[in-house]
Amino acid sequence: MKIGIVCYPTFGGSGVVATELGKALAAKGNKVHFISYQQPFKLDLFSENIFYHEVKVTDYPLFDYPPYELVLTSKLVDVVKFEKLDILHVHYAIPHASAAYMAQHILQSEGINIPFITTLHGTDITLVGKDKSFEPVITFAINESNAVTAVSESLRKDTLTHFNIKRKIEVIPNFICLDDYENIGEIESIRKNFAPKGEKILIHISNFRKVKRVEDVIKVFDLVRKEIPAKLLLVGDGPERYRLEEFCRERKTCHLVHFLGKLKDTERILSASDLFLLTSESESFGLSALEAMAAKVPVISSNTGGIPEVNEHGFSGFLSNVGDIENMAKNAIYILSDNNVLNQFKANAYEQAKKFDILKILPKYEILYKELITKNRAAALNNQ
Ligand code: GMT
Repeated sequence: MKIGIVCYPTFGGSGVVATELGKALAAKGNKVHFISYQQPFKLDLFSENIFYHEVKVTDYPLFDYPPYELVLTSKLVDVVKFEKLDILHVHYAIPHASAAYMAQHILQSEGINIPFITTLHGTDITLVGKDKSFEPVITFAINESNAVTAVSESLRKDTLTHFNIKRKIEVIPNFICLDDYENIGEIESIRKNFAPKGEKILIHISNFRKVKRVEDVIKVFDLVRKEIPAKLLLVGDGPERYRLEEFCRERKTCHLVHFLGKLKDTERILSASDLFLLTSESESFGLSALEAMAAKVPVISSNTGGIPEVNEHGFSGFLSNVGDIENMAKNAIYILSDNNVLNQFKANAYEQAKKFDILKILPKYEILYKELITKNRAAALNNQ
């Protein structure tokens, strides 16, 4: 198949999922064309089946807001025509779904038919999408997509609650490449560096936006470290970072909390950790929790959105109400205070991650692609 994948290139789950999906499809012999405004950070271009097309928005003094969606649409038209793509798969509805719809109709006017799939990732629905200024376009683009998938059952339900959707939304959960967590090299030097006295290592990874409630991560850590010697690693960057650094200074915990910034690959740092904290207000899936579990790290998380579909309470970790830092700390202390318990949870976390092995999830996308391509070809034959 010749597949066009549209995604955000920046750090964030939707771009990671899109890139890993494209890489896996390319490894199976499909030609995969990534279309984005920057090379996705997880994408290397060393495979003969992977191509990258950059969307460049021209600056012009008239444009206070450069028309990205239009340039993306033109790029889609161009790539579909020139590369003879069979299907487009857009990740994150805004503005990718409406751009794909427009491209599809431009191409149709030239006698080229191409189906497109929209994958909903979370904030395109739960935060940004339901904003009145986007809603009519998002509703239309979802309804007009040839197939729509959501990364969790919770996101599927949220979409149906907030939008007037008249079509089926299929749940295809996010996945993990377990192989990436094999042969990651030694981790002892990392442990020695951050926890020289054998302290337990707690870790959080996110884009430090308000929705992640990273302050709660620090509060939970503060309660834990009073009972168990521990260190906290904060990986990522975003709007809340400086406020959080300030928060640690106020609490006089700077020597125990390490801000590591953005890391392209997190497999090693996760594998060196004991417990992952995800305290989000809302989360459609929580890919970072799955990444932690793939690294055999149990998860203490809030019980919100799609997280309970990923983190099994009492097995791969524990769930607490959003903001219930006491309960989160209690659960963390329970796991960390006995190495036998910790090792059991580590093993369970890995078992849980196996349910989301890319080998299990990839065929669901492949089936969907083939179905739509076949339907599209049959329709084209009928119209001849
Ligand atoms: O975590 C974020 O805020 C980034 C956002 C994105 O678009 O990359 O993540 C969303 O998509 C991820 C991949 O499907 C999910 O794992 C995250 O749960 C989801 N974020 C939210 O729902 C807040």
